[in-house]
Amino acid sequence: MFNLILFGPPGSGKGTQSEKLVEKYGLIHLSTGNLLREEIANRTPLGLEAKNFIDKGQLVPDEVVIGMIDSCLEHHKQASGFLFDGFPRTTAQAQALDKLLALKKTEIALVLSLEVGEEELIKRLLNRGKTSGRSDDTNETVIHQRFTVYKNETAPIADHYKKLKRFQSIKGEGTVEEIFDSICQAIDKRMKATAP
Ligand code: B4P
Repeated sequence: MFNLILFGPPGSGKGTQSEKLVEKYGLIHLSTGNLLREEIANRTPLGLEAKNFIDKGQLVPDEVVIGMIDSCLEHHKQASGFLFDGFPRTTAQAQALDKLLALKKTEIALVLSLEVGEEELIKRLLNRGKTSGRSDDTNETVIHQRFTVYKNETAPIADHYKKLKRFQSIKGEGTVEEIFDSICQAIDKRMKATAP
């Protein structure tokens, strides 16, 4: 199994690159953001709870997202690998993911962190907000709140993967294709190194 985490601040290109990566490598795409937005669109109790947090630029409680990931892993027992997009976002989520993967006798092979400056991030998110209707992308105060949450709660978990020597930074500014090429090079190198 080859399990990859795409890491980076809101708007860094995780979702954009994930779509191309799952097509090329045949991994199962697990985006907690997409899963939560589906729950919201279907007006489920979980979705209604999540919307309150997302609209304010806050993280949805750990137990909710960990439960979602757990059931997705159960649904895809035969997968050749997973691409985690936007998960884990807290230390508790990273620890839970390690445990869930250990139960499956597998682990994270690589964490790729998309590095993008804040000015560019704001531009991208506001731009997406114009067409997507995403409530968390239209208000600049909410966008700044998401960056604060990222710095305080998400960025620190990079250290966990750096210690394991599974962490690599990728320049996340440039064209989508240029960034995709850099990501593919990093994945191919790691796949070769972990091949039986
Ligand atoms: P996510 O859906 O994960 O949202 P995101 O981080 O904003 O998206 P992403 O980074 O994938 O967007 P992309 O850059 O591809 O989360 C939304 C919310 O859900 C969170 O704030 C939180 O409340 C909740 N949530 C999700 N996961 C959670 C978890 N694990 N725990 C708790 N809460 C959780 O795209 C951005 C824009 O940039 C797009 O318009 C794209 O077209 C553009 N773009 C991409 N690459 C570009 C490039 N190279 N050049 C120019 N534009 C580019």
